[in-house]
Order: sequence, then C-alpha cells, then structure tokens
Amino acid sequence: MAFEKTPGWLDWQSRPSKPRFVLPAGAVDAHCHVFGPGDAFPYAPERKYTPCDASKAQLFALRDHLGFARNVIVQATCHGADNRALVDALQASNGLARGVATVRRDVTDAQLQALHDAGVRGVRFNFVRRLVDFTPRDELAEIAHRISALGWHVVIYFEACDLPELWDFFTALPTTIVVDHMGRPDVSRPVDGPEFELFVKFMREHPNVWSKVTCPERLSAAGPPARDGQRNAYRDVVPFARRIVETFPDRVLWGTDWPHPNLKDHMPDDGLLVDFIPHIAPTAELQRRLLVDNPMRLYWS
Ligand code: 0GY
Repeated sequence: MAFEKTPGWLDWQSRPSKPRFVLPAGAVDAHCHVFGPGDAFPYAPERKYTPCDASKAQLFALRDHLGFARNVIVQATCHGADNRALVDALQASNGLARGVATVRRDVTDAQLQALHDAGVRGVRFNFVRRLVDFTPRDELAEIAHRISALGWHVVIYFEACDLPELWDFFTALPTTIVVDHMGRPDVSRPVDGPEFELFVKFMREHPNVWSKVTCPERLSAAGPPARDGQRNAYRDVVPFARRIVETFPDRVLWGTDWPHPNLKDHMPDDGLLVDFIPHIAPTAELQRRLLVDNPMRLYWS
C-alpha cells in the first residue's frame, strides 16, 4: 500500500556525520522508532501524521555507524496499537533491541506474553494532543496494572504545561515510569523556574520516575544550528538535561529519537546529537550510567 507523506514532512538524514564523542562500550540508544515500511506494515488509520519510511535495517545501520550496541525501539503513534513493525524489528535484532509498545484495553494476556517474548518491556501512554486521541484514564490505569505483572514499565509523553493536571494519575501508577524528553520543558524559561522545578520535584518525590534526557533538537528554542557552528547546536537545552543527569544519575536514559518525527525547521545530524552527550553528562561515570548501566538494568536484566 502506498502512503503519501504529510505535506512538508522532513525525511531523516541519510548520511549522518561520524560523532567525535566515542560512546562507551555497550551504549544503548534508548529512544528510537521504526516507521513501516508502509508497504509491509501499514500506518494506522487513526494516525495524526504519515511519515517517510524508516526501516529496521536503516535503524540498525545507524546504530552501527554511531557506535551504539543496542536499541530501545518505541512504538510511534503513526502505527497506533498495531505493534507488528516493532515486533518485526525486535525479532530481527538478535537480542540487541528491546521495545516499548502501545496496547489497548482489549489486548489479551496471550498477546502481552507474545510481545514480552519478542522483547517488549514497556507500554507508552501518550498525552500530547497533536499526536493521539484521548484515552480514558481508567483504561490506562487498567493496562498499567496488567503490564506490571510482567515487570514492564510505563513510558509517558506529555507537555510540561500538562504535568499539574496529570500529576495524580502519574503518581498512582504502579510501575516504574519513564518520562519522554524531560516532560518537554519550555527551555526559554529559567532552569530553576517554577515549571522545571515541578518536574524536578516529580522525580525527587517519586523514586520510580525516570527521565529520557532526549531531543535537544525538539526542545531547543534557539532554532536550527548555524551551518558554521553546528557543534555548538542546541546549547539552550544543556542546563535542563545536565541538571536531570546530575541530580538523578541512576534514573536517566538517552536516545537519538531517530527518525525524528514531526520536526518542522530542520532535520538533525545524528552524529551531532551524539556529540551533545558530553555536555549533559560531563564525566565518564555519568556517561556510563546514562548510556549503559541504566538502560541495561531497565531493559535487559
Ligand atoms: C518522539 C516525538 C514525537 C512523536 C512521537 O510516537 C510519535 O509519533 O513520539 C513528536 O512528534 O513529538 O518522541 O518521537
């Protein structure tokens, strides 16, 4: 089936640079996606965007090019709760990929077990309105209780302004919780201002909450990097990510977010994104926890 991309869709860069930063052995790209290919794995009817294809082989080639050893592949909203592309990638990874799926209330125990056998270790609850339709909280709570029996966690994606309203729901979840992209802070606001303080409090008061310190290209208010200053890109995100890494070194994850859905201004060079890591995790010890120890504990133990 041929799919037409959303108008203005930016395709991922096919020739990313080689990072200067050498990743520690065993590093995990803990947030990335596969899209289709649509011919084999059709995009979901309820999707809010139609991406370019981004296959498992292309993801694994990027992994090797950047120097990662493993991937955590997160179900993207363009596939809805049809996890076939995700499962196909996990099964082709020789155990080098784990997954985060999307499921609905009607998922059977046998289907959950099959996802587990393929390498799924979490479900994603998405609260970003431009990406998904509303799902009743009682449905999500029910799913969380069912997947907790498998030892899985819940990945949550929300905008910073929605944290106050979602707080009680999140803090009642019975599993480890992993927040996508630091809860999407507005980085034009102060790092010690009320909005980000609330996120820090969320993590401080709830030891089951982890954060991905991901997506500087998505969060940066400074816009796309200048051609001649690329290695200084996204610096306005550094204080936010570094604060989370240094305050909660055992509960942070990092990922490329390849193939970077829904970016409007520019498509990042994944090599440059890897070069961002030492700015937010400045010591070898912090880098090892962020890139190896934490994801291995959450996804491979
Ligand atoms: C991301 C961010 C986005 C999209 C999705 O599943 C998705 O469609 O996660 C976004 O548009 O902000 O983490 O890939």
